[in-house]
Amino acid sequence: MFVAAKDMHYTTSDGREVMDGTAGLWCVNAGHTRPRITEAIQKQVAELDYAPAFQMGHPLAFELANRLVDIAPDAMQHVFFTNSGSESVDTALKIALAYQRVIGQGARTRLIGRERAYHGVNFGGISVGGIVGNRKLYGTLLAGVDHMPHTHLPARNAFTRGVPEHGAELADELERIVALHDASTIAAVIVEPVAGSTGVLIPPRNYLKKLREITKKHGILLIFDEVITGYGRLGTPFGADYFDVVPDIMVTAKGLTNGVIPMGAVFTSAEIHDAFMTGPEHLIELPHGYTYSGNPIAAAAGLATLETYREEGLLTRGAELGPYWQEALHSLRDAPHVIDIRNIGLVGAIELEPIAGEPTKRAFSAFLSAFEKGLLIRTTGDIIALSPPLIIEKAQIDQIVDIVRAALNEAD
Ligand code: PXG
Repeated sequence: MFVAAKDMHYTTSDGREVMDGTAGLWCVNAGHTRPRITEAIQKQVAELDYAPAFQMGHPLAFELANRLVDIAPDAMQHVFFTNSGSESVDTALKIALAYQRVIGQGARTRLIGRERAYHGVNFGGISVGGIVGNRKLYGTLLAGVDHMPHTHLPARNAFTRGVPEHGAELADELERIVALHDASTIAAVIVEPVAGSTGVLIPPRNYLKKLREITKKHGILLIFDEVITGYGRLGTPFGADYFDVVPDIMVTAKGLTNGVIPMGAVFTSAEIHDAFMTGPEHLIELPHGYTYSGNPIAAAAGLATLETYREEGLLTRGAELGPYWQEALHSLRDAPHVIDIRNIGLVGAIELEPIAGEPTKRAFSAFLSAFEKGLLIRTTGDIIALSPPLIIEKAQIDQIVDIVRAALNEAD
């Protein structure tokens, strides 16, 4: 149980300090209880607590949208606010379907996701997602969804530093899917630039560029789910910047408000936005939205978060620290049970050989042992995932590596 937090550390209910090696759940990018964000929330809640986002508005939501457009890739020109990554994913999928219809491509109803993808837990997200455990209990999900293969190729890419060399040809699987269904039936492809939840699967060099070329050629929208890769995690403002690939729609949440207040933001190109804005004025262009879309307190938290990122250069700090982070992580190569290490920006993964017949047990025992030694890590399957707050110092990186090594030495 955590009862308090400050900067890089949590305090447990029994009074111990635990370093946050995961930025909460990949969201506390500026570290914990940052005064500017706390104060902005306190001030806003006393001033304008709520304003309807249907028909009415309030200035902070527009200001935040403008600031977001400022830091996003140039083509991302408009913002739709939600309250989570899952809602952002469903919003993006709905915008994609609706856009195809308003431009006269209403037969484009298929959505293409990827194996081992995580796009949250709503029906759209689990349908295009690729985690069997998140899908199997929930019936037939959305119809008309297909999946590309994931890009995790340990036999060819194990222990790569940064972006792996092999596997760009996996993007051609999209051509196979297009050949099966015909492009005229496909609305959009959604991918995480780097798959986070299923163990930090970094796309092979040129893979995302190829996906962009193929989608463009066939009139298919490309959606980047940047819920994890957005807001500085890769050492660039967004994954789109890191990989120099511009999607049509970008899904974000988490780091948007430093995890403090629930909020998501879906970005679209002007082309997509403008296609809906054909009037008449009194009618709703896109029948979609939430009671809490653009909530004033969340908007205040978002603005204060962006200001903190700007003041402290956090959206690019991962690029400065990346080489140190990379070498530190890869120094664990000789630790017990390690079969792969992956890194990009301030994200890392250490993949362990599973205990025969007992998958996930080894990583879980490392998790418990690290926690006892004062470090919070995340495990998924037998993979340790690390994504510390972007304010981390080099000495704290060393501490993470020391504790993980000690935990692996103890793990069964
Ligand atoms: N897309 C991606 C890429 C995500 O990583 C979501 C959508 C959904 O966001 P919400 O806000 O609805 O949870 C996510 C969420 C983990 C972990 O341990 C990751 C997430 C959530 C919880 C745990 O890897 N990512």
